[in-house]
Amino acid sequence: MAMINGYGSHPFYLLMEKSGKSHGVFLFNSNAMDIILQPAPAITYRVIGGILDFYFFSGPTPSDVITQYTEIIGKPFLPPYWSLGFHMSRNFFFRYGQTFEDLVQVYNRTIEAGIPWDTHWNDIDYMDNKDDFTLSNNFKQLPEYVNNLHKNGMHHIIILDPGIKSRQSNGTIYVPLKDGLDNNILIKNSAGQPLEGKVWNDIGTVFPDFTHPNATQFWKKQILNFHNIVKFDGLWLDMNEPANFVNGDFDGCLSFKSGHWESPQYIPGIVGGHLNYKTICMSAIHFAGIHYDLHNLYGLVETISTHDALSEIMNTRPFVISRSSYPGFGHYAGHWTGDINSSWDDMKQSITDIINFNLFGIPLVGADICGFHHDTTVELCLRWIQLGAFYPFSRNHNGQYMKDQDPAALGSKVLLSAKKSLNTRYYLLPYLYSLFWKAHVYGETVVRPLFFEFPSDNNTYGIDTHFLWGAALLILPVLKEKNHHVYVYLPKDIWYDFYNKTAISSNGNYFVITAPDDTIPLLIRGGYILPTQMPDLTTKLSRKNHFELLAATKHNQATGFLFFDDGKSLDVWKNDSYNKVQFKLANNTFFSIVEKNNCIDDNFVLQNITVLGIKEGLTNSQVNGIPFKGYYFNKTEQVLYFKMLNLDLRTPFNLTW
Ligand code: MIG
Repeated sequence: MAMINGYGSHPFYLLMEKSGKSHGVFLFNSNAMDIILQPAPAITYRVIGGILDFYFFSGPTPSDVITQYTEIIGKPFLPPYWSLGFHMSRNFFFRYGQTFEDLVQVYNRTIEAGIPWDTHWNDIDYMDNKDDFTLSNNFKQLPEYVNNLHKNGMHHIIILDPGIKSRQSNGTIYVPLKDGLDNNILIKNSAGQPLEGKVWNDIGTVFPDFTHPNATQFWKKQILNFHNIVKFDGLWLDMNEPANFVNGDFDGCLSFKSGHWESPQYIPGIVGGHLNYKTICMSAIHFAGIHYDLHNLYGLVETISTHDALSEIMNTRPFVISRSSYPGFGHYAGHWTGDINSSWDDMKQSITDIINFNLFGIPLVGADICGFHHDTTVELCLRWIQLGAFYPFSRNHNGQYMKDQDPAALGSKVLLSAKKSLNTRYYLLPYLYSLFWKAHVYGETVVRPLFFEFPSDNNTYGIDTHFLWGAALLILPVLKEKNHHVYVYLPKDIWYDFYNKTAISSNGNYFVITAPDDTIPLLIRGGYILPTQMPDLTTKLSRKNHFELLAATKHNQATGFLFFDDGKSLDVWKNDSYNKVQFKLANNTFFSIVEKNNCIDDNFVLQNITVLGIKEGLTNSQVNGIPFKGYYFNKTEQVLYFKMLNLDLRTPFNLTW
């Protein structure tokens, strides 16, 4: 099989044995390598440098393997709450003389359509001449625009490339270059001069060496200078493989005489057939060594510097999304899967990518909703928004020259689909955020494949068309054109339809579930309680709404928990400044255990509880020992509703019937 390199390197695998047992192997090595799966149960590593530092994780469950792996590489960071809202990147990158007005137009039509939405992004066109830390004349109003986003409870992200302009142009001083030279923190060629390649700037590009001890200070200063102009809330790190439009550098890496780093005796499968293809020279010199050894770490070290710089500048939880990644990356940032096609195939493939990155300890991951290259279509985009509403990192982004694909741009069908699925996402955000907390503390996955929850069911091993949020929410996207149903295997369990609350009892069978244009099928697994909150137009607003609990029973029992904090402070876990509540339902009692109640947010009120799978009606109920009348039993649905409970979640409660 022909293999090529991707944006990042993760020499880690997880294996399922037929017995249901799982193990993992991590080769902690940053050099170029082939990893070949043999037909026999065997694997071959061909590594062209470094040491053979293998870690074995004995599981025995797949979740155990990931917990063990993240114990070594670092647990995922806890994202700011707003970053779990919906993101929109600009949809007119270089599109026929784009203007600032286009940005405002997207904003206006999205707001007018009432789409839940938290963050607006800017691609490289905000830059002057595509140089980092500069503002184009076309975007002079951006600072004011961003202030307005903030006033409306929204956030703003800008793209940032690692490469900076390599020459001062007539009379003006480009401070990032001057500082880079003065501080001696640029990557050098083997002759000891700053290595010059070419990325976006028309003249040339030099690259900060993020392995240098002074690089973070340098980077922080540039970020701070620009932050004084545009009050962005997070950074989007692109091109950090590092990508380069010339191979190696301007003189083809010739300054290095013997060239064996550029052309070693063995070259693993790689795009372009040589190691410096569309990147910098392998002989390039970093503080920490040569690029040959450090190439795969570049995105990681840039991300660490950016993460540290942002936390210092903003004194709040930093938000960074990067294209390149390496083991340990998830401790600092999230990832988007890069340039994909607007095609049904690539939409399906995104599920595998999202699952993989969860195994890599990078749960905050998403693909470009509606695709990047090529024009999307109404049908593809309406299905993709449904799927994308369940990417942990949910962002609509678009490629150069492509037609607009923000949810309000493609007509009423896409709009309805977007509103319904994004409202559902916002409704479920307390559950999603609680899963991120578990990832942060225990290294659990947020998105997981079915076999993580049903390791002894071999039928689940190959399933890459549906996936779970945590243990309890099964997401079944439509992945084929003109389909209005999904045909799915459900492991033995009780599953409840999220919309009509019907119970499906599976013995490990296949089911057909209908999926009208505006609906993504969702099932809740019996035995679990999901914390939810009424959706709103932003997370700033939805966070103020009351909470609800959705309990899906199995043999009259269910459990769940809620983690909640201010959504933005650093180190909430270390500082104990959060609320954590366990919920338990057993027979006719529903109660909470308050494990932490240190976050004093104005609203932490539970109003409604919905209990699925209840067979018998009730004649009375009590809340904390006091008779309570606000219940309703729907016999056909087999659902029990408690309304207007008005309970402070920071105090334990007890509900009986
Ligand atoms: O050479 O900044 O993957 O998301 O829109 C392309 C422009 C550079 C690649 C990123 C894509 C982004 C684009 N960038």
